[in-house]
Amino acid sequence: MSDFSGNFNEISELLQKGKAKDIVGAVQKALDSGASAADILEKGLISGMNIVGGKFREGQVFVPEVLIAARAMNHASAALKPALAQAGVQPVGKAIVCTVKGDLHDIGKNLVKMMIEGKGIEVLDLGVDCPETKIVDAVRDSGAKVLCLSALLTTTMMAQRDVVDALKAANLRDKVKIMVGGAPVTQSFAEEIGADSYTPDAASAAEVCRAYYN
Ligand code: B1M
Repeated sequence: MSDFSGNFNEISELLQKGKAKDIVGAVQKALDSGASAADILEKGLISGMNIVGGKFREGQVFVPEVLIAARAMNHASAALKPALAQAGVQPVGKAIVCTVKGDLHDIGKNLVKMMIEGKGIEVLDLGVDCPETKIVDAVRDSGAKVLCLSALLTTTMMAQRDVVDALKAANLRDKVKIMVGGAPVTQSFAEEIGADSYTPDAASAAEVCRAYYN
């Protein structure tokens, strides 16, 4: 494969500047040139968002800039979706995806959703800031075999534990495999709260999720 680093840098910079329209064109150009969707995601989009995150932490940029970058990320991710999805595959089953209570971050959750859909699994997306009661109802009523919980804040990762406990209290814990993830979440935290698996990124989440349907 040829060297696409120029495209990846351009994509990363457009993301940092929040150029939603231009980034869709750049993503399409990179795809047309033969770059893989996974590389565009990792080396362009996620790397750009990590730079924004670092500047945010150091007070060099503020919430409005981060929101504009996030909007560009969502546009670019949508443009990548067809390349990430497998065309014409019959769903092998259903999974629930959401960001837990108190947490409004949805970019990682949306990527997890897209990658899981790309594995031929139907996804019920409960959105962000999702209370335990809504999740318990969805597990009871949807027939989903896997529940994917995303949390981006050290404070909201505790809500993942609340979901596990609420499912136990509703006698539904055995109905679903519970997958947890998000930047502050770790394997040991997943074990501590009684989740079935932790994965560090959307691609590995999709792999593990798919394996639960075998
Ligand atoms: Co927020 N924010 N934010 N923010 N924000 C972080 C997370 C932070 C690390 C920034 C920082 O300080 N450097 C920090 C958290 C600190 C902490 O708790 N340790 C932070 C903070 C503090 C806050 C606020 C409290 C800021 C404030 O208001 N003072 C506030 C909280 C709001 C709330 O949720 N209640 C807030 C708000 C926001 C915005 C609304 C402005 C915006 C979100 C917009 C949106 O999502 N629509 C935002 C953003 C964009 C970020 C950063 C910059 C980027 C997050 C992101 O989308 N990354 C972030 C810094 C950073 O991460 N570098 C930051 C890209 C995305 C692809 O990665 O979501 O990690 P991520 O997903 C990854 C993996 O984690 C994994 O897969 C993805 C990659 O493949 N993954 C899973 C995710 N879910 C998974 C589930 C799985 C498996 C893997 O299985 C189920």
